[in-house]
Parts: sequence; C-alpha cells; structure tokens
Amino acid sequence: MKEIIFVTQPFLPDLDEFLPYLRQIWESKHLTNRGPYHEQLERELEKYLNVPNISLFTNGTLALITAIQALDLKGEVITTPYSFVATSHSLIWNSLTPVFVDIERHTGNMDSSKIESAITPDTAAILPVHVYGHPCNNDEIQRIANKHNLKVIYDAAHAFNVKREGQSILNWGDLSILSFHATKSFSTFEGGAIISHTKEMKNKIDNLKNFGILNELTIMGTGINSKMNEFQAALGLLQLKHFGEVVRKRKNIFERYMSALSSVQGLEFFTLDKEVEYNYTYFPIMINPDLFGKARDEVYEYLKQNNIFSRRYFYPLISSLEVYNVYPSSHEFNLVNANYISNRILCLPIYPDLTAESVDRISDLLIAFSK
Ligand code: T4K
Repeated sequence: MKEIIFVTQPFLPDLDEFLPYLRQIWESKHLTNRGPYHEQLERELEKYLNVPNISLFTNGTLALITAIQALDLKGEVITTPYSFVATSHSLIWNSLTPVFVDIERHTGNMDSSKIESAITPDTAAILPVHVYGHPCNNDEIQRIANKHNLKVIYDAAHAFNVKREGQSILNWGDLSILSFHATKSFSTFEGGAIISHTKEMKNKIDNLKNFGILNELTIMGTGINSKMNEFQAALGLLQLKHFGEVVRKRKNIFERYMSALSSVQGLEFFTLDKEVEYNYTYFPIMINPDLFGKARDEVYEYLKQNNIFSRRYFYPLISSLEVYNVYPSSHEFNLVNANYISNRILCLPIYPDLTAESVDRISDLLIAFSK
C-alpha cells in the first residue's frame, strides 16, 4: 500500500523550538487579550511583510467580516465566484449583496474589464481575491474604484508575503486580509490578519475585534470577539523564523512538478509573472478533457485510488451554490472563464515536507493516466 498524501500538510518546526514559548505562556498566565506574543507578532509581521499596520485575528474569515464592518459598507459588493466560500459568506454576514463577475483565464482572478458594467448606484465596494497568490490587476481595479468612489478590500488569504516588483501586494486597496490557517504557507494553527493604512483604521479594527470595548466603562460599538490568542501568536513568531526555508522548499516542489508536467498534452497552467515573488502555497493544474483524454473528476478519483488526495479548489463555483442562487448576478453575468476553470481545476499536493519521490510518483501517475 502506497503512502497516503494529502493536498497539504502544515509545516511544524521541531517541538523543542516551541516549548520555551509554551513555558513562557504558562508562567505569565497571559493567554489572550493582546498578550506579549500577540503584540510582538504584530510588530514582527509589519516589519517582515513591509506593511504599515497589521491587526491579528483568530482566523481569516473573521478578519474578512471585520474588515467589511470597519468600512461601514451598505448595498452591493462586486466580487468573484471563484474563491473559497468564506469570501462571499463574509458579505452575507454583513447583510451585503454579492455581485459576481467573471475571472481571467490566465490567473483565475477577477477580470477587471468586467467590473464597470456590474456597477450600480448601490455598489459600495470591490472584493477581489489573489487566487493561489496570483496578484490581481490592482492598477485597473484601483482606477475603477477611484472613478466610482468605491472601497477595495483584497482577500489576500493566499498571498502571505507575495511581492510584485519588490513591493508587497498586501498594501493594495483600502484593506487586505490574510489567513494563517493550518493549510496555508504561514500558519498559526488557525489565524488571520487585516492590513490597514492608518493608525486610526487599525484602532477601529482592533476595537471591533474586541467587542467594541474602549475601556472598562465604555463600549464604542457592537464589536465581535475575534482576537488571536497567545498560543497562535507564539506559533506565528516561530513560523516567521522558518518562512524563508518553507517557501524555498515549496518553490522546488513547484518547479519539479512543472518540469515533469508542463509539456503533457491536455494539462493547462496559470501564467506566472516574472515580476512576482510567489509563496507557492498551491500547485493548480487545469485538465482539458478533450486533450488529456480524461475529465478532471476522473483524474481526481484515479489519484484518490492511488492514495493521493488532491483538491478541487475551487469547485463548485460560489455562484452556483444553492444559497447564492437568489442573487441575480449568479445568473445574469456570463461567468464563462469561471466555469471553464472550475470544471477543470485540480490542486496537487504541495507542502515543504513532500519528498521529490512523492512529486515524481504523482507526476508519473498523471502522465500514465493521460491518453
Ligand atoms: N479566503 C480565501 C480565499 C480562502 O481560501 C480562505 C480559506 C479564507 C478566505 C478563510 O480563511 P480561514 O477562515 O480559513 O482562515 C481549507 C481551509 O480550511 C481554508 O482555510 C482554506 N481557505 C480553504 C481553501 O481550504 P478544506 O476544507 O479543504 O480543509 P481540510 O481540513 O480538508 O484540509 C485539507 C488537507 O490538509 C487535509 O486533507 C489534510 C491537511 N491538513 C488539514 C488540516 C486542517 C492537515 O494536515 N492538518 C490540518 O490541521 O479547507
């Protein structure tokens, strides 16, 4: 029986490296509510990511929900149907209406040329996603937002430390959110963050994530509890020390897959931009059934029979889910590329401890299964 390989596996440093942090938490008994590790991780991440302000969260979804709250949005928000459900769910949790537009074939990101025709007098914001860490077309998205006086929130859940022309893409838009989930390249078990441009906005976000409490006697608004605890923050501090090595290993795996698979007939790939420093969190391929000879779901099942658990991130499209059927844009707009990609996508296993032998085993299985 061949070894089971999942789509991902969190990178965890040696337990001995984590124990001193745990001991410190035990001794101080400061478990949460802006403890010393929380404060240290905010400072270290601001420096590492080169962003002005960061607010840590218990997970990426609550960061997204809180980011939307912080901008006091009402009405409609233009977003992408090609994402994890948390992107659109966060709009619903804020009583906003998602308006889905199509995506680009070469990146999987929101197609900026489709935004203007979706704008109505009720449009309040644009919520694009840097899918797989591919940077969105920010110049165009921001130009449209400025012209129509719209806010931009980037769901950068996949884009930890991604840079374009040497600059962090996390500074784009009004706010960006990150996820530090166990399946991400930088993980704090669960976790997330909001990146903001001003101290005023950071204070507002920090207040919202702590029930709206200003001091013992003053509650400023109806905030929520979405604070990151000390255990999460401690793991984040440790992960940061290893992040460079984690990305190097991921890049090697990515390149090994590419050299084995890039010329296989019927496999399609997203375009990589030479100006971008990626984090290689995902290895997505698209299977063209006419050329490959098998449909994506057949490949998925075949790999599964061979103990390889790939994932169809992102299928089905959010707009095709029953809960989103009530929104007109799920039907009105022509989501041609979103459907094309969603029906062909397969994310292959990629994580730092995945061996070269395993990458070769997966590549060989794919090649053998093609016609
Ligand atoms: N926006 C976007 C664009 C996102 O992709 C996400 C999350 C969010 C927002 C929201 O951020 P968070 O609130 O999650 O911070 C996963 C993740 O749960 C989710 O974080 C992620 N995106 C989404 C794309 O994928 P599943 O349901 O595929 O995870 P699961 O549990 O099936 O894990 C996949 C594989 O990973 C497992 O087969 C084994 C391995 N694994 C997983 C976990 C949780 C481990 O080895 N250890 C673990 O602890 O959703």
